[in-house]
Amino acid sequence: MTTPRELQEHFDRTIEREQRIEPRDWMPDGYRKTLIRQIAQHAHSEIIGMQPEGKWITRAPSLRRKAILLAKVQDEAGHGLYLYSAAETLGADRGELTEMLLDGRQKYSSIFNYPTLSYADVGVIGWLVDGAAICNQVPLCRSSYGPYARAMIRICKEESFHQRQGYELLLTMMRGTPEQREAVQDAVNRWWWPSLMMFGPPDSESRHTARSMAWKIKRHTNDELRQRFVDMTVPQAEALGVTLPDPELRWNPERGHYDFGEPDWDEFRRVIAGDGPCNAERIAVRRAAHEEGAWVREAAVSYAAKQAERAGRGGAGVAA
Ligand code: BYC
Repeated sequence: MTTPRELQEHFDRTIEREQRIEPRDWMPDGYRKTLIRQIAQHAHSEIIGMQPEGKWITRAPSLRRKAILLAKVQDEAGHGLYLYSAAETLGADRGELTEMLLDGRQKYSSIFNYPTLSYADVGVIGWLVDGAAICNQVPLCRSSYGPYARAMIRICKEESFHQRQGYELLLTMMRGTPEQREAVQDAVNRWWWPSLMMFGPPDSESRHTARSMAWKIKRHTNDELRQRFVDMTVPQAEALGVTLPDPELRWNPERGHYDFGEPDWDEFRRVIAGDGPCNAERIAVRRAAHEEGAWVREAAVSYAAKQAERAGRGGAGVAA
C-alpha cells in the first residue's frame, strides 16, 4: 500500500527529473485545479478568439484571403477541442467548463474583448496576437503535464502559420495605398498594448506564477515572456515600416533588451473583470452558439445510446 507521503515524493521526483505527469498518475489537488483553470481558460480563449476574426470571413477582400482566414479560424476551433480534451483527462467535464465560461466563473484571454474595425486588424491579430501566443506557448510544450504539453506542440506549429499569414498580409498592405498603410498603423496602435497584456499581470501581482513555476506548469514568468515578445517584435515592426505606439521603447545595451512603457493595468483589470469593449457581445454570441448547438449534442448522445444498445444485443442490425 502506497502512503500519501510516498505518492507526494514520487510526484515531486517526477517533476524534478523533468519527466511528465500523466492522467493516471497521482497528483496534488492544487496541481490538478491549477491545470484545469489554465487549460480551460486557454480552450475558452481559442473558441472565443474565433469571433473577432470570424466576422471578417464574409468580407475578405479576395478568395485567397477568405480561404486563409477560414483555415485559421478552423484551426482555432481545433485548438479549443484539443485543449478541452486535455482538461477532460484531469476529470473536468466539458459541459461544465462551458457553463463556467458563460456564467463568468472562468476567464478567457483579455485580448479578445477588443473590436476588429478593419481588415488590417486580421493581419495585426496574426502578427501580434499569434506572435504573443507563440512566445507564451512554446515553453508550454515543456509543461510538466503530458497531455497539455503534447497538445501545445501541434498548436504551436499551427500558430506559426497564423503568425506568418498575418505578417504577410500586413507586408502586402504596407506595399499598397496610403490608406492601406494608415489602416495598418491604426490597427497596430490599437492592438499593441492589449497584446502586451496577454502575458498576464506584472510578476509582482501574479498570484499563480510562483506555484505554477515550481510545478513546471509554467516555465517562465509573465514579465520574462513579455520582454521576450517585445525584443522579438521591435525588429519586425521596423522591417514592416510601422511605429509601435510607445514613446519609451528603446534598446538598452546594458540590459541587452528593449526598455518599454507600462501597459495600463487598470484597463487590464477592468477587461478581465468583464468590463472591456466587447465582453458582453463575446459571451452573448458564445451563449447563442451553445444553445443553437443543443440539438447536435442531443443527437450525438442518442446516436451513441443506440449504438451501445445495438452492441449490447450483439448484432449490427439495421438502423430504425
Ligand atoms: N486574460 O496569476 P496569473 C490564442 C488572470 S488564445 C484574462 O498571472 P497565470 C489565439 C489569470 O487567469 C491564447 N485573464 O495567472 C486564439 C488569473 O485569474 P484567476 C490564450 C488573465 O495563470 C484565437 C489572474 O489573472 N493563451 O492564442 O499564472 C485567435 C492572475 O494571473 C490574463 C493562453 O491561455 C489574460 N491575459 O498566468 C488568435 C495561454 N492573464 O483565474 C490567438 C495559457 C492573467 O486566478 N495560459 N489572467 O481568477 C497561461 O500561460 C497563463 O494562464 C497566463 C496567466 C500567462 C495567461
